[in-house]
Amino acid sequence: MSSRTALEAWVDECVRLTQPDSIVWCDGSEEEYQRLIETMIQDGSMETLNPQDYANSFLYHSDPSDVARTEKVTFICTTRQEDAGPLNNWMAPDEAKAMALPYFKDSMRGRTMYVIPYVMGPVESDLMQVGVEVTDSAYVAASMRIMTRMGTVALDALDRNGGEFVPGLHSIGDLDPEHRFILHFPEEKLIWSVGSGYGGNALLGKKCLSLRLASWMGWKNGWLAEHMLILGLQNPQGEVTYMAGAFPSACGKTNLAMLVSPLEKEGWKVWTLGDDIAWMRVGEDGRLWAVNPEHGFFGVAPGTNSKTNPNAMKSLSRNAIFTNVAVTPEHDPWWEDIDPANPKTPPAGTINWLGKVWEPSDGPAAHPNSRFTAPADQCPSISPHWEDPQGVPISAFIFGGRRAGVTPLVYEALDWQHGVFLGASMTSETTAAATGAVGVLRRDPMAMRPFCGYNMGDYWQHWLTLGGKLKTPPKVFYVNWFRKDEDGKFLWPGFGQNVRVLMWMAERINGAGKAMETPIGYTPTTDGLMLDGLDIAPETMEKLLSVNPAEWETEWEEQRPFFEQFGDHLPRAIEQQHKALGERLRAVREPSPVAGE
Ligand code: SAT
Ligand code: MN
Repeated sequence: MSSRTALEAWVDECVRLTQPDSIVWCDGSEEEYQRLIETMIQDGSMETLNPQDYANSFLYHSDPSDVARTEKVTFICTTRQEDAGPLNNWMAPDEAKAMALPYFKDSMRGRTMYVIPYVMGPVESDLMQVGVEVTDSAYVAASMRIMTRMGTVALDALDRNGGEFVPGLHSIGDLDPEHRFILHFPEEKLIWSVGSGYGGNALLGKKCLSLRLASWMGWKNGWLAEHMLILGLQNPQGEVTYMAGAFPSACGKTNLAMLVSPLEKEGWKVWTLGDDIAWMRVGEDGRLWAVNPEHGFFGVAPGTNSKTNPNAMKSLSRNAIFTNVAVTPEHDPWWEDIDPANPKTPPAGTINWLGKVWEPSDGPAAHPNSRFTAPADQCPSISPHWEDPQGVPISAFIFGGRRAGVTPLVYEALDWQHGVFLGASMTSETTAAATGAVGVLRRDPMAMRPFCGYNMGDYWQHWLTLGGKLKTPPKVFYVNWFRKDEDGKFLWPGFGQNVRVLMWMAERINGAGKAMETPIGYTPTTDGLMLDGLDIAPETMEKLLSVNPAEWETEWEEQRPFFEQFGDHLPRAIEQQHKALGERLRAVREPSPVAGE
């Protein structure tokens, strides 16, 4: 038996089920990429952008009903429901297959099946995974070439690892949202996705393999797969401190990962290693080492411009695929805020994401979850270490979300267990990255609520256990760039200025940095952040850093039912952390009487 026997047998099975007209084994070459693009230009779903401004770049129009992840129809299919836990949709594996099979049956008749071998992770990394996706979408095949290491390189890796791969069957089916299912079978490492061509639902290497299945693999084998960016902060001495940050989708991970420091002349620079996913394992030295499994960026376009994220603008200036943005008469892509001088009004004659000439009454010209897909090595700040097989050592975790009130700009956990509790109690306003209401507060632990492939209670225990294996666990910080004043205005400038918060973190890691203890953790003192060159009033800093015990008691009350739903799966340490937070809050509300009073 050759190392490809299992792969060939599985592809045959998919062919029998879906009945494609033709089969293309993707090699990952540029010529093949151009053929894929040409196929879409022919069927009208793709158009070529202005080659002077955006070389070798294209605009794809998705079906209007297929523009974001659909969490309602995303399932973890395990034998025991409790392994999926209370935050995942669950189906028994046999039931899920029986339910979805009819949607795959004959679904590729009249279509081409693309067989896409791909690698997640640097090819030489211990954590590397080979996946194979079969799909009837040329858009998926072209996007996978940017987002993963695809084609011959993956077949070679398969030969080296004895033929082991994660199979992923994908068909756009009839695109009817009622016939849409994203099914994960972690016990047999299998993915089935039908009815959607959208990134997170259809590029199976990304959320499906690298987060949902990989988090399960990490649980069983002692490592972590996280919804995290990876960055390196370089100080004036040239030393780089690596940090990994978890934020829910569309909360600024890409912007933070690619931050251009306003203090670069003073020697503070940020290096980018990844903007969405981190795989981490304990090294022989007792430190935590992180790799980015991806090979490209799938970033939110609206809001991205030369001021908010100049490195993203350079990354997407060539060899990019844009999805559901608008297009100007010059054939340049356009989205809200791309031009800071004209943030909401595109040039006359711009065609909106639905293919209509834009009128002011139409609302946004680009879909709020429109995306750019671009190769990671085009990012000017990409770290020279981003493909190192062993990864980079992580000194800090940053948790954060969007929150108009309650949460200060930054605070630091008291210790590792408290840090895990901070991640577990993350709360953020929802965004357009998933279908459903936008701006609603929801609990999104470690930004993994939509991506954890097993019981979230067991996941917290896994974090706690793993921390015990680390010589010095990373310091844990919680940030909120989105705090607003009474008039609804953001208090903190954000974007590049966030480097000042990273600098404080680096000081804290090195045992310095001015901080004060509050019931929720350590916050910087009002003069703790380096604010030179930034016009920000001391009262504003006070508001940004304030911890209001009354608000936090409400928050604390609301955490209780959330944690209770995990029952026996809730780690004791999390329960204890919740209790201790309550006690610290009550102690500041009702100071204990001082002797003699
Ligand atoms: O899932 S996607 O990759 O499409 C985007 C996200 O929600 O993080
Ligand atoms: Mn993401």
